Amino acid sequence: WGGDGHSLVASIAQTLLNERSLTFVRNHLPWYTSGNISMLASWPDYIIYPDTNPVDYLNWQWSKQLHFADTKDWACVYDREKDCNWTSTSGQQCVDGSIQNYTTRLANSQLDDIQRQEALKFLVHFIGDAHQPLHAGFHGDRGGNSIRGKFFGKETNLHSLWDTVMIERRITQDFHGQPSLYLQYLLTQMKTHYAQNISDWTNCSTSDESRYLACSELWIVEDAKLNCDLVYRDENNQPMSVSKEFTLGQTYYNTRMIIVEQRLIQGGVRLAAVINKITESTT
Ligand code: DCM
Ligand code: DCM
Ligand code: DCM
Ligand code: ZN
Ligand code: ZN
Repeated sequence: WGGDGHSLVASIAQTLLNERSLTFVRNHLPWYTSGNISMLASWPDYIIYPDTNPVDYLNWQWSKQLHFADTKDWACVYDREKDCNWTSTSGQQCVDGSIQNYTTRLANSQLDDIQRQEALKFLVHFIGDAHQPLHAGFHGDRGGNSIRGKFFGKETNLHSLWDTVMIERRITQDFHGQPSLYLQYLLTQMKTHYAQNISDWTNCSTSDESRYLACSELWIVEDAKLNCDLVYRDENNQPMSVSKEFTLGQTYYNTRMIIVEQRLIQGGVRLAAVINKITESTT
């Protein structure tokens, strides 16, 4: 996601943190955030680009690959063993592995405050990214970055469309350009339309990950399915690819924006559940 998406996921989560977690995040963030996890939700993006981090962006390049996973084809499945390790030099260097790593690090009271603060900032961001379907897109098109075309007549690529363009359109057109009003809408959707889904979303029952604090493998499996079913399909249900420019507009926007909103809410609900589980298990 872009700035709005990450901020929305974190703000949704903030409303679901229990007292213990609110104290915990306040103690593990810089003072100027007042314990608001959305304030640094895009920090992992800023550090990897020279225009926003001219001083030491080179020192953070190792974290670049932690924002996403690549699946290899239209199989619509994500396989942690194959799809998380395979570009790596060490360990599971993808968004799935990074969520596992930073949940463990955040829960580890042996680590110092700086390390746990960094773990919290990364975790808030990566749980967001794990819910953007194209952060588990196909290797051959760089998660949709190499698929270009027009959306309402304007040049873009499929990845940016999902990261920012559709969300910005929604906020501009329906919420007076104010992300805070959109946040209120999403919170209402969460408490009404999605109220029955929340316990399912925070459950790892279909995988053996119930022993983990975060079920990131399951979330990325969901991305892979969404990609094949909806994300990579144009308005005529035809697959999109690098070899053909897309032309998308109202039909794609109407049907896919529902998915964007569901994923933002899911990301927020799950982020809060992970932090609440961590603070339950630690002091
Ligand atoms: N970003 C940035 N400078 C760039 C590219 C991206 O500051 N040259 C920030 C703004 C984007 C966010 O990172 O919305 C997400 O980018 P990505 O999709 O590359 O993670
Ligand atoms: N780091 C990580 N996973 C590890 C060890 C380190 O993500 N298993 C990251 C977070 C640390 C940074 O690398 O802040 C540098 O770690 P250190 O200073 O512990 O070498
Ligand atoms: N990205 C992705 N999958 C890839 C490559 C990149 O999801 N295989 C994401 C990371 C950034 C955005 O796409 O959010 C742009 O990446 P870059 O800045 O590397 O062009
Ligand atoms: Zn992205
Ligand atoms: Zn990211």
